[in-house]
Amino acid sequence: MNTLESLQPELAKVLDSLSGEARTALERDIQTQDFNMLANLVKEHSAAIPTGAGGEDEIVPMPFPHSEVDLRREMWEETGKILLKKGEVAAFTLSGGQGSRLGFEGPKGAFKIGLPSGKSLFGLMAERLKRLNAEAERPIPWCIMTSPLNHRETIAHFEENHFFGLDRTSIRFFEQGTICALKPNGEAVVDNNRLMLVPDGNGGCFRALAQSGTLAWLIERGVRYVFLNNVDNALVRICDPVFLGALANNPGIQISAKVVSKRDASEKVGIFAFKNGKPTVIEYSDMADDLRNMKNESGELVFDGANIGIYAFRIEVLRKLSQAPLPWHAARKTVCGIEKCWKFEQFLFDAFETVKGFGTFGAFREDEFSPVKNADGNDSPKSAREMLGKLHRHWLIDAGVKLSGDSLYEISPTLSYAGEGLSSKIFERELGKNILEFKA
Ligand code: UD2
Repeated sequence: MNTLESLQPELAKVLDSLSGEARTALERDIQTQDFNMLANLVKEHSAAIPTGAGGEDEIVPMPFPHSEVDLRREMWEETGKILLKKGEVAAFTLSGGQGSRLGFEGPKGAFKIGLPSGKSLFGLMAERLKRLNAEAERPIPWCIMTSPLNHRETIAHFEENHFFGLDRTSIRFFEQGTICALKPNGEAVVDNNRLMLVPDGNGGCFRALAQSGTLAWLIERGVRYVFLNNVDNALVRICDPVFLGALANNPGIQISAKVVSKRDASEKVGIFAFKNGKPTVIEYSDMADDLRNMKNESGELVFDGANIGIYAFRIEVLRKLSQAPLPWHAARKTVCGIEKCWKFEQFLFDAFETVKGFGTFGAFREDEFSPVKNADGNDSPKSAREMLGKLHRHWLIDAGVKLSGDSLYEISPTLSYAGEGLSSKIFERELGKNILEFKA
């Protein structure tokens, strides 16, 4: 059995130099980590090569039929609304990530994208849920996964906003697991005599859902379907009845994922594919250029199905996935000022191949996908503000409202969830209240 001295000589020395409280705290950190596994991961990933078309794996694109043109859309929506009314649906938002690319310290969900209403990303999701709660005449349970780095601040954001008017007993926060960041030579990063523990990736969501008791809480409440989304998508249709109804109406499907066409080859999204016959997502960070840039004879991307972090699960699958041994992916990041440190993460979509019955649900980016990742340019607060403003402008025009000029609009979800129920009369009545005009 490898000892700490042999696996982590520098860490062993730090531990020896400590006593009392400081020593106990570091010992506690050490007990949470498997340094054998970490040593093996460094070895394995030092030689890793990106997933490409040239490798020995057979990789083919996964189709994603557009739900917008499906004749069953109305029936799906009907089913979804019944599920919501019966209390068989829950929302599950992943918000344990660190918003480093945005340069924003707080929890990503608390970030305000500069809308006239001043709402945060959590605020937008909460109001959309509120709209669905009103129609379902019951509160939809909302599970929010945080990490130890943002747990308290996430709860504080909800308390400061009085839980956005939602029933606080229907919202549960729980932390995901952590893993030790390692220096390039594989030694643990120690900061202030404590291990530098970072979130273990969104693949930790199944473990955390079960271990926090939240899965049992959902089952007790009679939940049968779980809608899961990334926290940073300003347009997410949380608990979309159409998407959930499509899953419920298709008994052969256990997990469904929304898919949009990639913006371009360089877009930082995973792509849906069959790898050796199994459904999976190949993450942008694992993708070789030949795969990323592959085009067909009409010059379109062959691997065009973009993962947007929107999934729906039958609840019985979630229990199984909490035991699924997922692979670890390696990222090289600067941690505590040390460059190219190892940060290992699990990705939730690696679980898809372990389950029978995976399906895709084609969607349009402009309707429901605008992630806030970067301070400017693509996937920024500005691009999200503009996309939301343009979408809501289209809703008004489609509802027959005569709009002059090029103003953008923010329509409160309590008025309309996906563009329904709008009219010129409502526009006149609500402009300046639940409908706010703004410039890009
Ligand atoms: C994610 C997807 C990518 C694409 C893109 C769309 C994964 C692994 N990659 O890439 O395929 O869908 O989003 O914008 O999902 N999170 C946690 N705990 C963690 C790490 C992440 O909760 O330890 C959450 C994070 O808060 C966010 C989501 O997972 O809600 C995606 O994380 P990210 O934004 O770091 O992933 P990204 O943009 O690299």
